Amino acid sequence: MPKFFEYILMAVGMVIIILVSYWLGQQAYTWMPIEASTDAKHIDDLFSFLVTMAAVIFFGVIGMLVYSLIFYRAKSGDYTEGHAYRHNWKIEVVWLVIPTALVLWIGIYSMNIYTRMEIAGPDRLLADSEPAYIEVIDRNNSNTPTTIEVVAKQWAWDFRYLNTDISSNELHLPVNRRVRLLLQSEDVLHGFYVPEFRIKQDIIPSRTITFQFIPNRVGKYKLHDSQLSGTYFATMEADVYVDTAEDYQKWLTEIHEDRTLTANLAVSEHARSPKKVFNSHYPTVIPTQTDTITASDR
Ligand SMILES: [Cu+2]
Repeated sequence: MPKFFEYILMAVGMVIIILVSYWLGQQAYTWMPIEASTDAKHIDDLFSFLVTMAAVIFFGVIGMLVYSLIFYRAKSGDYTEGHAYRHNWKIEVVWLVIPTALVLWIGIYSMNIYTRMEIAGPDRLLADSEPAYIEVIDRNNSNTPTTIEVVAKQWAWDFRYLNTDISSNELHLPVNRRVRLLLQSEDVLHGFYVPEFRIKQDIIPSRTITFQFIPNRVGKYKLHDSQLSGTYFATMEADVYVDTAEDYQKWLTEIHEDRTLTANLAVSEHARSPKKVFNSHYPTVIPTQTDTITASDR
């Protein structure tokens, strides 16, 4: 095959690969749950970017493989050794520079997003470990954020609204308002994870981890525990409501009167635990019914 034709074929192949990869990257948005916080867009952009990059590499490698199989196939009966190709500094420079640039690009892009999200990374945890408290400065919104203490324990969530006497098993958030969470654990590692907010933050015992976000879509979501935290870890869920300003105020006033005890999944699960075939000798913490709802009892 003439060299010229080979180059044309390669160029066309590369254009096709880039177009297909770009299309796949756009599809990646539909693979995610709906976006319910202002940060969600950034995370999905990063995910789409990574899918596009991975697709370019995947189809590029497969493309080269298929190309070689078709055009550089040994003739039948040809058992001679291949060409001894020992050193090519041009290729070596290319495969050092491109991956390095790519990894740096992904790293810097991710760092920017995490900085924007004000997620406290391990460095800041260590730096601020005395006192065990991380304060995040509110830059984007002059309004004071709604501050909620999130207390995780085996196996329930407790939400305490600061500067009020409200405490609940449900998390209610006002839409389009900055929310500041103070994450605490009473016993072991837990994880605060709401997929629709694209937020996942570990909760470490004897520390208060602060982070902020802005929920921007009214609806009901589920808070999951993202860290295996013991026997009934899977039951450790809570309802998260993003309310309009009026609904949020209404809930705040209603909760003052409501005194019902929310059913704790871990408690009911423990109550009907199956008869053991053998003794595992791994004792479990017995979940207790969480005390709620108004702090007038406290
Ligand atoms: Cu947990």
